[in-house]
Amino acid sequence: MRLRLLLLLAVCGAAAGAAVRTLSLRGRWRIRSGNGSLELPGDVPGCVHTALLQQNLIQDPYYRFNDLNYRWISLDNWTYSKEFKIPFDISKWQKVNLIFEGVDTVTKVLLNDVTIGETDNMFKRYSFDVTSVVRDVNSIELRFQSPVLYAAQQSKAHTRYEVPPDCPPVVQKGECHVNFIRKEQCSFGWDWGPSFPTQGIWKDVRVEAYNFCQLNYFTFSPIYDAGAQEWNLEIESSFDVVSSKPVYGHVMVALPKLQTQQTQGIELQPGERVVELFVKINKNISVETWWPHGHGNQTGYNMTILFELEEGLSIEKSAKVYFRTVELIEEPIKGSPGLSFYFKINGLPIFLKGSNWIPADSFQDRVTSDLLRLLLQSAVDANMNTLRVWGGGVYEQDKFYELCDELGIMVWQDFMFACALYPAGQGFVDSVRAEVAYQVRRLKSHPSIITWSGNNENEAALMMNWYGIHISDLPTYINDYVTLYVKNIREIVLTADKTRPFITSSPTNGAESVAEGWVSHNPYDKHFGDVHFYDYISDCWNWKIFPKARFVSEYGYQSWPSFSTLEKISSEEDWSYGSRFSLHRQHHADGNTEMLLQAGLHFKLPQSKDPLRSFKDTIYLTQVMQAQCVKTQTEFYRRSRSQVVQGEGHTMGALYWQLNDIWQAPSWASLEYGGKWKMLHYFARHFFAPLLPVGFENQDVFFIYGVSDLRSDCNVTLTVRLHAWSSLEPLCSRRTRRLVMKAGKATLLYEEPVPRLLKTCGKCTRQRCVVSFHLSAAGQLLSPTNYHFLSSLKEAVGLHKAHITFSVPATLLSRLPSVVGLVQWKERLRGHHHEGSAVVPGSILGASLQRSGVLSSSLTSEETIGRSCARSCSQGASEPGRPSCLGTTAGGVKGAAFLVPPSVDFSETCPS
Ligand code: BMA
Repeated sequence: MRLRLLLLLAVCGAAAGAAVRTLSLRGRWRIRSGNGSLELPGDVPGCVHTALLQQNLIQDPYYRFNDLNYRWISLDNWTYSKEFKIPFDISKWQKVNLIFEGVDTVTKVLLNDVTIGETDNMFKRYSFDVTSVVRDVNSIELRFQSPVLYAAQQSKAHTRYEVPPDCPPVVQKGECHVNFIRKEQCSFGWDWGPSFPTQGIWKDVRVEAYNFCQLNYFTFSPIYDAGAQEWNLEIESSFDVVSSKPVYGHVMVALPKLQTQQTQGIELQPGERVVELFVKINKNISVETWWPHGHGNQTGYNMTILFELEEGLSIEKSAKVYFRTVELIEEPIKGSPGLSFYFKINGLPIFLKGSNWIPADSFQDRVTSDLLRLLLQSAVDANMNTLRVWGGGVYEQDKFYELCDELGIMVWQDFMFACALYPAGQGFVDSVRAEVAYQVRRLKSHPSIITWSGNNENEAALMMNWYGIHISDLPTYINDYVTLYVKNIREIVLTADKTRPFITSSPTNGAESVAEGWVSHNPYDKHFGDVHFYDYISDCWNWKIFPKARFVSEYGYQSWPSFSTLEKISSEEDWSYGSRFSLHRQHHADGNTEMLLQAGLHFKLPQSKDPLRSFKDTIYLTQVMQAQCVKTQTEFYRRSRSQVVQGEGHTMGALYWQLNDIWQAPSWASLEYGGKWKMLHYFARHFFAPLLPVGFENQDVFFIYGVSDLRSDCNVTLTVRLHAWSSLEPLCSRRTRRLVMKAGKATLLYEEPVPRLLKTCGKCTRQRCVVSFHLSAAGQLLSPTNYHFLSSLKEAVGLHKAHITFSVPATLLSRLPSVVGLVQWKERLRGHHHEGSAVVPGSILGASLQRSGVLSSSLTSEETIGRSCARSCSQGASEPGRPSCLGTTAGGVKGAAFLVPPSVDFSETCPS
């Protein structure tokens, strides 16, 4: 045997010291429909839908009603096949595995006509031992079963009791029983997304041949020893030892920048072996910790790990190690019943501000690194520090978490269960166990992930009885719930990862839910854990409707994406708010009506007789409404961080629903499909600013709170101005004396009865005037200029239509429309000319404020800018270095006026 081994190693001399050969099976495969009527090439990673699209066998699946037209694709049973030759002598290798990093979803896998295994979980990694089946020339086949038919079958086989919901609401036009298949839950349809239950090999696939032994994976966790005040690194490596005798050697771990190096002997017995290493980081070197965006740097350290084993076998791996601690604090709060719910990073309490992440496309193979970077950078650009990876999508690809590490985005990671009850039979649970073990192992080394969370809204679904369960059946469902999320998922997570908290659901009452047997009678209790809050009917300008909760992990309002986004997937007959298309794309019952009702509370609704103008104005108005509603709500949560009023408050998180879109449709997102910023995202950049003055009224008294996310106190001056709607110059302006904004606190800065405020400023009335305010120090602007409306804009007196011309420098044109840049603009208002610069695509209005600090008039949508610029660019109209895109905006939605403060990069520290 030993001689054979030596010979084998000599054979693979080229890879001296390496005992593994791999062959990637990425690339072209053949795809066949169930009855063989369709045969086409398709890429792996990929799916049937994108393959059909690439071959022009279907139109863009997102076009108009194609989600319904193409239902047949997911109802068919497709087969993927490929012939491949092994480019090395396969007979000389002791063990050969076929590895799938992800199969979507239900398949039988055959190699050379021999069944080598089955798959039924999109979130698992599959490794099949094919040593006895593999040849020099091979044929591989994956016979898929329709996920829709499979889910129906599984549900039918669950005969003892129903596991609701059976089907999504009709308005979602989705498929049924998604809770019976371990697949992206929203792929069967959601209230913001289409039903495209894909089939395909969605991740890498390869053949791996090895002798002697092979490293399956390695993972690590930095752990802080508070007693000894030192960092340690727990490293876990898993080997498959195919040698019949133990393998000896040593492992060397090095983090050069931390002057840490450790060598240790190892002995690997035959079989699957896990080696655990414990590395002490050199105490004499100070370790720079990883911080969330806005709180410090994202320092990481290069680590190499080298295994040198017998027979000259060496395996080297490298990784970036980040050091940080995270704690979820649930403790009594003075003056309030219940418990706190907030996160400490490296010992510092941090207000989590951000949004919720959903899959960036129905077809995961279209989610490129560039797209992820664009979306995640947009989150950071909007001053967010957290994203919740929502449980109805997918565990994101490695690149997503690498970018979050790099950008300082904290990730609240759900397990992939959402808005449903789930079966808890042995087969299902076993599959989930393997999924969870794999995903935790894959993801746990990322500092960005700060908490695991068992599911989305399933505790609420159960305890608020969303599905009309008979009270006598409740114990059965609770039992299944506890079996799945507590006895299995939680147990696996806590064993595998001791470095971050686990909560069972979102929303949950945290420790209180645990005390009530893991399910609380009201998981929305404001005194515990997190809450989700939606109210589309009440007036969103009234902050009193919002819950003063500990942590708000979901809230939001819908809007329509811009016309330029919709135009690509619709035709002229669709371009009205009441069209069949507009109704079809809306997956939330009464959503379109709700948006208009909410907008109508404060804005004049579009009145244009021109149908297209009216459609565009309505789209625009929904975005203005959404932005203003989410702003009011978020500012309420941020100013509640240090307060307890009637036992409520101490709010330490605001994650609005939702960051991104899966397709072009009305939704709660602030980023459109493809990454374009909606109005809300521009607003978010300001309402999430590190230093923010927040204005609101209570019983005719106007208050301004100063919210600080900074780590040190800050001396500021507050400027409060009153402007008439009819003028660009403020009517009155006053500055406070120097005030102290406490680090990490919301402080009352200003208080004045509205009648007095108006009286001190000449001719102001609630309808004629608007208030703006900002923070500064030594002439330097420290915050966005915020504003407070004294009346509904539909009642505002003195507003004028805007007449704005603009030009965009040629250098920016190539980056349109997805990039924010500066444009020069000129505006004529009542015969006076004004000029300045503004962000594009975006709002020229921001520019008028940059100069004057106040809104001047109503404004048309940003469509005109983006589109006409893109057009002149594509026509090659630009000359380098010269303004090359000129356009004019017409007067827009009357009364749809609002303020966009200037774009300033606000500092993470207070200027000294
Ligand atoms: C929450 C989310 C999603 C949903 C959103 C808007 O409940 O968890 O399921 O899309 O509300 O309705």
